[in-house]
Amino acid sequence: MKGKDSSNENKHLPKPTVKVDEKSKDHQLEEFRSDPRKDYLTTDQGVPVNHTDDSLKAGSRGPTLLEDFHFREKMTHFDHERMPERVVHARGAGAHGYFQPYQSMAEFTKAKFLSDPNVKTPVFVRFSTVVGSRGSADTVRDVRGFATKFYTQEGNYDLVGNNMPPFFIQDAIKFPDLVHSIKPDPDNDMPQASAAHDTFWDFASLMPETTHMLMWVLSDRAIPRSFRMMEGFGVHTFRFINAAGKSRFVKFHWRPMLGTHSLVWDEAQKLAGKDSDWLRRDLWEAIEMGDYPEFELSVQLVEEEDELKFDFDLLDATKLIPEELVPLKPVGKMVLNRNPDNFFAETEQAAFHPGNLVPGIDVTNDPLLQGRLFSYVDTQLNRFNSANFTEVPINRPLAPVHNFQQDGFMRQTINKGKVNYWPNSLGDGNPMLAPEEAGGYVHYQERVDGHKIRARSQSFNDHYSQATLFWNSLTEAEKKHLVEAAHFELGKVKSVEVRKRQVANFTRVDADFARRVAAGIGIEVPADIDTSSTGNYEDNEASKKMKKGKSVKESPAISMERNKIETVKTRKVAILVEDGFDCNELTQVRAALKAAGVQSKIVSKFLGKRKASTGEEVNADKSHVTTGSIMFDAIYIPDGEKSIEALLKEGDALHFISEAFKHCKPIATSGHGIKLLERAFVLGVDFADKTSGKVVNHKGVVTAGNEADADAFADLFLDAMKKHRHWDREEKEMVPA
Ligand code: HDD
Repeated sequence: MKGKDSSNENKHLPKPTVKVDEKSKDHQLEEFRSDPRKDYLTTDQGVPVNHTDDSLKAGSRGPTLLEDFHFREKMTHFDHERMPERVVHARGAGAHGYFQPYQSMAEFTKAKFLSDPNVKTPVFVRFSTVVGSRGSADTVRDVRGFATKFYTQEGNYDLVGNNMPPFFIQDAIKFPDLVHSIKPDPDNDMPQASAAHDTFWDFASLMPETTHMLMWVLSDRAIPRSFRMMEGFGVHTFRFINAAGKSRFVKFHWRPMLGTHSLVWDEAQKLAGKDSDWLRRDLWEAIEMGDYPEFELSVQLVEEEDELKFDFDLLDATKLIPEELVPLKPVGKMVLNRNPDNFFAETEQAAFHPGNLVPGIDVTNDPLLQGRLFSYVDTQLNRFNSANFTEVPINRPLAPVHNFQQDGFMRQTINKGKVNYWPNSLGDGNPMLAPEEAGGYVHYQERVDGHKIRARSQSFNDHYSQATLFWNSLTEAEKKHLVEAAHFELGKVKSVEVRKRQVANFTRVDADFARRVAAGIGIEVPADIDTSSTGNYEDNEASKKMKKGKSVKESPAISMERNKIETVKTRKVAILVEDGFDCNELTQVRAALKAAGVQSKIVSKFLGKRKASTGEEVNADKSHVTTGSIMFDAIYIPDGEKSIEALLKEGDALHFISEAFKHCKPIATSGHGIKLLERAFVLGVDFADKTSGKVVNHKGVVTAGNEADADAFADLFLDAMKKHRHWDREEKEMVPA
């Protein structure tokens, strides 16, 4: 229905003087900050406290007195410290920063923060896992949330996305079922933060619309190396609207400037034990060290008249638009340059909502998005127990807020005057309605016409083509990882029927893929299982048109491996040493690593000083009990006869090397170090040149003979690191790590 937007009315009213808040988010938060180091300890009432180690008692061995207001207040506050965790995306890490467009996007959207390349808009980003509780491990196999709040001059805009472009389901009404099935079982609360159990695969196998997303979740995308090396997607199709009122469809993409990289599954599982904060620590430390994470925002734009020209429906969130059909248009860059001061006040209390929109951006009729528009505020009400969560500093817009919302738990704003209704004359008609020209939000006037019906469009009923597209787009190494992930996930499923049904779904994706999965989970590729869709699909004009729409069989843009950014910036190298190492070589290689933006840490049996063969000392940053190869991107073992002799006798050091080899990481050593590689099961490497002084890079294992040039050696090591991982090491299967 074409409706009139009420905000266009009352144009006769005088124009308000728009107060533009010049303060930065930083500045705005300032007034809420407290720094206990700077002052006397006080009660919540501001009364200075002289003693906080003993409660007030009737005699030093007597009972505590109720009149001890300091004790009561301190304890009560502590008892009430928790708020309910998010029902999904409970575990997350946040960072502040800014977004700046490269050029004006005014041709496509009137959103002011995208229209002026000179404007830096403050942002707060929260990365998250979906399934686990607040205290769960970071590196589990899961989708990652990528939620950005832009504090624009026209109000807050939230882009609440994930690190994968499709979603599991098409209609939000299935979201509670999806989440119930993937969360721990209701009877025993197991397993934590994992999809690898019967209930999830039971649900998934009965819902073929999940198949495309399952391919992404089984792929390496579900175990990112770092939040800084992860893409982000708005998932749904949204709308851009320009000042002339012209609308286009838009998909949002974030691309990390460091490239998109992943862990390997064995490493991810071990990290969950060794450092369950791996991803949040990585983000925090990078920002502390000034290695600010950067992401490029791009859009895919589709003209309104092209809406039905694809072989999938733009309103179906289980589909992506292949970049080969609609290329990405870079819009601007986001830089995350400040850690939160307080996890709870900022990261935990951040409240996102896909319906937080600014003029120039609007939603579409995607039924998943429509349902989200209800769910997010509802969930915040449960978390905050009040509609006043928008007044918490992290959620407050920088743009001024004037309205007649009032009261409720924890109201912060002190509204002035008698007038709390509109229209009014007693308040001179304030606050006035903002006409569209003055930035008033006007919903896009889309014509809508239809019968009330619980059904989906037939154009949503192809659940396999894009799953096949995904499979076709991967390299062999990526396919192998995906099959192995399916062996793990479905291998944990006890019900043979569920395993069979899921493999039957996979036969519709690709016969070879299904065979490879079936082989690892003890079942034959099933024939004749009904994998037809659930849901009530209705044919219509739109679905008829779409049947012959544009498509591609392969999308190289989907593969991480094919789109590697060859940079070593911020990568971490472990340097294994014991007393007697070659200081000259270490110093030169370390300097070359540093110059390339690589961080290195000395790892040794114990913490403390290690002495070089020539007497110099280095400090061991980590001991074997406090770290592991899984916490580094590459390893380097400097020469030095005594150091290598000692390492040869250290099981932990040998394990460190074999594990890094198995995880396909670059390894570099020279001279005597080559013996260590042989002992550590570094197999298949051609060490023929070890005595010649030549520098060799064999599948990421860089070796140099005694006479080799340290700079050439470091260069080759850096080259090997640029590849991130060396998947072509077939011999890794034989390594017992
Ligand atoms: Fe959601 C949180 C992303 C579908 C309901 N969602 C949440 C967060 C992200 C996403 C990143 C965490 C925000 C933060 O860091 O605080 N959700 C998505 C994406 C979806 C999606 C990309 C599909 C395209 N979500 C989805 C549906 C529903 C919800 C279909 C329900 C109808 N999501 C929620 C929620 C959460 C949430 C229950 C929990 C905490 C919160 O909202 O603030 O409302």
